Order: sequence, then C-alpha cells, then structure tokens
Amino acid sequence: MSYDCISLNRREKIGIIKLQRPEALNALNHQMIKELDQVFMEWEADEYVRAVIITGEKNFAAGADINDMLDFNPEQARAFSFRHCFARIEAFSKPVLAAISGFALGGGMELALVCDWRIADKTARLGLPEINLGIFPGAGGTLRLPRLIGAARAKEMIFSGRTINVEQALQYGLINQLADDALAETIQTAEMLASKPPVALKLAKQCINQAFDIDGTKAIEFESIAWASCFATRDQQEGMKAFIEKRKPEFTGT
Ligand code: DAK
Repeated sequence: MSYDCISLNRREKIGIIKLQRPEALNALNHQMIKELDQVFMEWEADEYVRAVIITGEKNFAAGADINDMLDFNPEQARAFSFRHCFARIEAFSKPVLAAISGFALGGGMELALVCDWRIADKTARLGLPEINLGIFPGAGGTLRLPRLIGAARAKEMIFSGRTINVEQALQYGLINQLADDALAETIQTAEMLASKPPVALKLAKQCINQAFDIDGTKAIEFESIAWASCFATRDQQEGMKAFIEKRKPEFTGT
C-alpha cells in the first residue's frame, strides 16, 4: 500500500511513522487515520518491529481536520470514527511512543494520549481546543486525559481549551520527558525498550491497560496469570541466568 498522509521509516527494530500533511499542520483526516490503522495492523504481525514511534513533519498534529467536520450532521459525526484505529494503537502489543514537536492539539493530542510514552521538545504546545469550536474532545480525550493527569487538570484543559507549553505538560504528567530533540531522544528510548523481553513487555502493557477497565480483583487475577506465563518463555530463563552470571541479557522474544 502506498501512503499519502504519512511516511514510514525503519531503524532496525524501530518503526517510525511520520504524520505528513505539513500544509495543514498534520491535521488528521480520514485517509491519514486509514493509513495509520493499516501500518499498525502490518507492524503488529511483524516480529522484527519491537517499538513504534509516531511523530510529525514539523508539528505533531493540530487536531482533526476542521474542513472535514464543518458540515457534519450528527450521523456523519458518529461515522467519522477514530475509535477503531486509536484502539488498535492502544492495544498494540509493543511500545508506542510519541515524539512531539510543535502543535499537538485536539485529535492530535488524543493520538498522543493513546501512545505509551510521550517525549516533547521546547517547541511543543499541547491542548484540547475543541471547546472553542463548539464541540469537545471525542476521540477518547475525556477518558484518557483524566486517567493520565487527574480529573481536575483534565477539566481545566478541556473546559478552557487552553494550550499549554512543555514545562506545564511535564508538571501535569502529560508527557514523560522534555528533550532538546524530541525525535532523537524518542529513538533512544525506543531502542532501550526494543532490547527488553517482548513477551514480558506485552503482558505488562496488557495488565496496565486492563487495570483501568476491570475491577481490582479481576485485574490482580489477570496480572498473576500473565506473570506466571512469563515462565513459559526463554527470555525469563535468559534474564535470570544473565543476572546470576553477571552479564547483560540477550532477549530473543521467545
Ligand atoms: N484542521 C484543518 N486545517 C488546519 C487545522 C485543523 N485542525 N489546524 C491548522 N490548519 C491549517 C490552517 O487552516 C492553515 O491552512 P491555510 O490557511 O494555510 O490553508 C494551516 O494549517 C496553517 O495554520 P495557521 O495559519 O492557522 O497557523 P498558525 O501558526 O497561525 O496557527 C494553530 C497554528 C495550531 C494555533 C492554528 O492553526 C489552530 O488553532 N488550528 C486549529 C486547532 C484546533 O482547533 N484543533 C482542534 C480541531 S478539532 C472525533 C475525532 C476527532 C476529534 C473529535 C472527535 N471522533 C472520531 C468522534 C477531534 C477534533 C479536533 O481535533
């Protein structure tokens, strides 16, 4: 498949997706969402991909494309779904990182919220300005933002539509890290994650994602089953042997 709105790059075990509609500050349109969905589907099945980075040409993304939404009626608005694609990214079995420069607004910030790890540089501006358009965040923002930074801060951002800078984003816990060069730092972090045992990483991600959706007892039960299943992997043996033999482990994903 050829891509019109994104470009792809592979750096050994890291897959890098660049959002590429710079003329519209990478506003997310239907085609871009379709392309993102396709790449995540392909890279899910690709065992050589161990971590994925989403970044943007100059900016991350200034939201969903307002031109597309202008004349929607409620049925069309419901059909304009990012849900499937965002759910696929959130459930992706390998770490997904957002490297954020420039604007990450509205649906663009919601895309960053489905990632596991967010690294931004000083140029980053984050916000959910939908309220100023007569709508509010509808691609998971009302759920994922309060989970991440608490209801009070989430309401502040969603009700006011205010854009925050990177220091504030760090203070709110909205980003993991501030870096001089967001993409370079994110690549380094992705490489670190790509060296971890993939099965344990996948299971840890599943446990954390599920913990918010199921009751506590079930979450602990799920965790203990997932944890025990690590002992069916060679990587568990390798990790523990390497510790005892005082050497660096070599994880193979088996
Ligand atoms: N959509 C379409 N075009 C956009 C855009 C957007 N979100 N953001 C920027 N652009 C376009 C501008 O129209 C301009 O195009 P030309 O006029 O050159 O043709 C070009 O990008 C450069 O933008 P500016 O000239 O405005 O650049 P400035 O540096 O002056 O300002 C800005 C940058 C980011 C402050 C400004 O562009 C801006 O305020 N943009 C809109 C930000 C925004 O309101 N974002 C939220 C959009 S609503 C859902 C799924 C998704 C969503 C909701 C539900 N479901 C599936 C249920 C999400 C909704 C949204 O994201």
